[in-house]
Amino acid sequence: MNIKSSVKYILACGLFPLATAAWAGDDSMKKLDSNHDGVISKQEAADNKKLVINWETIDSNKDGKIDHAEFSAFEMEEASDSE
Ligand SMILES: [Ca+2]
Ligand SMILES: [Ca+2]
Repeated sequence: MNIKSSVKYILACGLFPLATAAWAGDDSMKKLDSNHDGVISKQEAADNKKLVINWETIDSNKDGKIDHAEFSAFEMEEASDSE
């Protein structure tokens, strides 16, 4: 089996979309975290209406920042709401 056909095999197995879905959460958090300190401040969230509206809910420990755990909890809730 050459490299090209292994790539085709991986794509055919559906591993590629799965991996992309797993990265999606991290990617959007990184985009929001413009100063790359690992948390989203209120200022960084200002452009994202969803975050502004739900800020009190998302920031569950009320430290004024959204960390990775809080962000993914919110994303998961979003995903289950849209069903
Ligand atoms: Ca930040
Ligand atoms: Ca927090």
